[in-house]
Amino acid sequence: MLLKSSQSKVVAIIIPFRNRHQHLIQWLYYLHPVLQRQQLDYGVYIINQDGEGVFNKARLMNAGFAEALKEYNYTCFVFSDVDLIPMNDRNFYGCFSKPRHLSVAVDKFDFILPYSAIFGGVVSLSKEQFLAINGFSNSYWGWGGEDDDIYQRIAIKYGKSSIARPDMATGRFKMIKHERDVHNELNLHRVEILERTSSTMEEDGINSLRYTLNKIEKDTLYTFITVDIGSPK
Ligand code: UDH
Ligand code: MN
Repeated sequence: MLLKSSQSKVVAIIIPFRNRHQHLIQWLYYLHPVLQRQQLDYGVYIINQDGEGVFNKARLMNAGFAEALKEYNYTCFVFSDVDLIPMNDRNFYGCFSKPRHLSVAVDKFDFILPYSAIFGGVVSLSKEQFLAINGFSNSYWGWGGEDDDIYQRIAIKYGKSSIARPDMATGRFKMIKHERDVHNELNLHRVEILERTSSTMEEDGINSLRYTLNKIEKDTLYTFITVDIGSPK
């Protein structure tokens, strides 16, 4: 693997989380050996949403970006669902010249890309790329939309075809089987919020993120950060 600089291997892995402890145990078990074989300099951050309010995955990922940077000068960020396990070591958990979608062939979707603009599951962005698009939107409460939103942000900022992907053999994943969580129902407003992305992205993102840091627990294998991200207005 040729890298432009060793900097792109200084990676914070950010996992949005609530009440998925069994998945986390499996994720840690499978991923640490892969990340070590890839010779990354990495830290794992589990961003746990406090309370029983509506889940907001994108807000948690923004909070993870901010908290990781308080600890170390990370130059690359991998955002991953807690239930996605790569099947191929060659799927590099680092950053590239373009924002990258890593989970292209998930068993749950019969190992095909569900649609060409998909940018969810496991993605990587350099610190620079993330800041250039103002991170994720904070406005998506419940399931869906935040991944299409960040795709839009990238397309608006960098133009079409500005994301990269591994090939379908390299990008195979297993998703640990699960049902829909409580308090993460389908977000029925996701399409209308997405329609406004181009006009809202400058003020809705990492620059407008608000949350309360409640607890930081350091484990040898990960940092577990509990945050109160509020509730929909
Ligand atoms: N997540 C949590 N806790 C929650 C909700 C979400 O930790 O309560 C995180 C976790 O990292 C998860 C990610 O957010 O991997 C994405 O949520 P998801 O796994 O629920 O999304 P996915 O698209 O599933 O996989 C949607 C519901 C599928 C129901 C299938 C019923 N057979
Ligand atoms: Mn899932």
